[in-house]
Amino acid sequence: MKRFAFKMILKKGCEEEYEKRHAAIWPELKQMIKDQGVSDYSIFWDKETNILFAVQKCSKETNSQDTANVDPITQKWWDMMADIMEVNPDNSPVTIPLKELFYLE
Ligand code: RM4
Repeated sequence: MKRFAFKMILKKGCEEEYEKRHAAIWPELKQMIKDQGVSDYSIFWDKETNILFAVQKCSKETNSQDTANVDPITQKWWDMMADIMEVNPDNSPVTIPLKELFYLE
């Protein structure tokens, strides 16, 4: 099991909408993420910078941000979220991987 941490960027003033949409996350997307081997997945918001900090555990080589062979459910979610996040041309969220410097079991 490895940990994957990354940053995403929320558009200004969209934190309430972001939280609302995630509170109503689609069951099929939750299952898709779990099928990718992802668990213990949190996303935190820095109100000073609108940076979203995410961390997840990965039991496979894949993670929630993979843009190779994106499944239709993930693409539909990314398309839906594109109005409130900084995204790439394919509507995948701009994702900046982070280097782990410390971990305490
Ligand atoms: C985020 C982003 C990620 C997705 C989570 C559920 O806003 O779209 O790619 O894994 O939502």
